[in-house]
Amino acid sequence: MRIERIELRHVKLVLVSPFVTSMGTEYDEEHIIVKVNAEGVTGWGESVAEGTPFYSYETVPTAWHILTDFLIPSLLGKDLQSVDEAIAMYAKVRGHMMAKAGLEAALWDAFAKTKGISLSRMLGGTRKKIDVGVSIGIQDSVGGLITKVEGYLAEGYKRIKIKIAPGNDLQFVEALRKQFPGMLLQVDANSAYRLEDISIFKKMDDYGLLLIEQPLGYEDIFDHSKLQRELKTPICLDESIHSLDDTRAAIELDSCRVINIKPGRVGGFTESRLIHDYCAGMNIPVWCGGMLESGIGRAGNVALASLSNFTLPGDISASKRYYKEDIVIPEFVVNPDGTMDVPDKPGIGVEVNMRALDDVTVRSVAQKAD
Ligand code: OSB
Ligand code: MG
Repeated sequence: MRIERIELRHVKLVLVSPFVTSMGTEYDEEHIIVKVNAEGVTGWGESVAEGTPFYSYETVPTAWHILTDFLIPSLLGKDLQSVDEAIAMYAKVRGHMMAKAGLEAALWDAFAKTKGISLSRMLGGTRKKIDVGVSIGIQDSVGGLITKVEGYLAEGYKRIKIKIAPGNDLQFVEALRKQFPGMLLQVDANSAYRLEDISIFKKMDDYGLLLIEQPLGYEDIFDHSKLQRELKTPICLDESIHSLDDTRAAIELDSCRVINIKPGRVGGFTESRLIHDYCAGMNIPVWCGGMLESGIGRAGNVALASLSNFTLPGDISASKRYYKEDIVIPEFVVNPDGTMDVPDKPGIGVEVNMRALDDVTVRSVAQKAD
């Protein structure tokens, strides 16, 4: 497959409601949409670098730079037989996982379309439907949170995740547990605590949470092992895991007992699958995290979550939970039983809504083979 042209679009999608976390408040989501043209096939991917360097050091401008100056030039004009061959072309670029993952996703889509199979099938997925959950930002009041949760449960969501931060933690967990005793519930701190805050987590340990996501430092593995030792509730790492090697370190040190896999954070579906397979062998459940993706990135996450060891519901919610209008057709919906259908058409299995994509595009650039 000869790589003829690669186009980037900096997009800005306005969220239906602001998303409040320990990192700040997001009103809109900026990402990069990657389009690869190769011998009559078009592959689409999404780089989840954001407008701000608060979740990750990467931002839209850093990913744009790495893509246009290094990753894309390494592929243009090349005749590639596999995604692995493409990755080898830019293997010497260190870090910049989100930049790499956006491009890799577009290549996976293009290769799957060439073969006429779904991305799920090409990745080795075994499920036709996946269980989905929802990630809820910090709310102004306990009452407001309960109302939101009731709404999502009524839509079918199987698992609720709430964001926490110092001062906005135990009271929300306690109230939700009281109101919804059997609900699958987990919390995400986005690195807002330190090991000295262990007493908060010891109290949280009594509420039967599925897991506590990334309580401590965003690069930390060591302190998490000290915290996990003191808790019954599994810790799940998000921010600290960028590779299979990080995963091995975290599992061998018992820093966590669950892994959140986000393809963007680990450089793509290839590394995601290595982490998935390693965790399966270690009896560590994984789930697919989210970065408030558009339908293009969401399609990739849904396909990835169809692999067998994604046994916990992901942060994969309906398009309308994020955006008034998604940029794919059909939009992603949640079934009343809390599942989402895995597309079975070739590649990502959804069409890009070009009019909607144009509406959210802030700038674009295209690079061509000679
Ligand atoms: O920590 O999982 C996170 C969104 C942006 C950045 C980081 C995170 C999140 C979410 C939302 O929790 C997940 C989603 O629904 O896409
Ligand atoms: Mg997280």
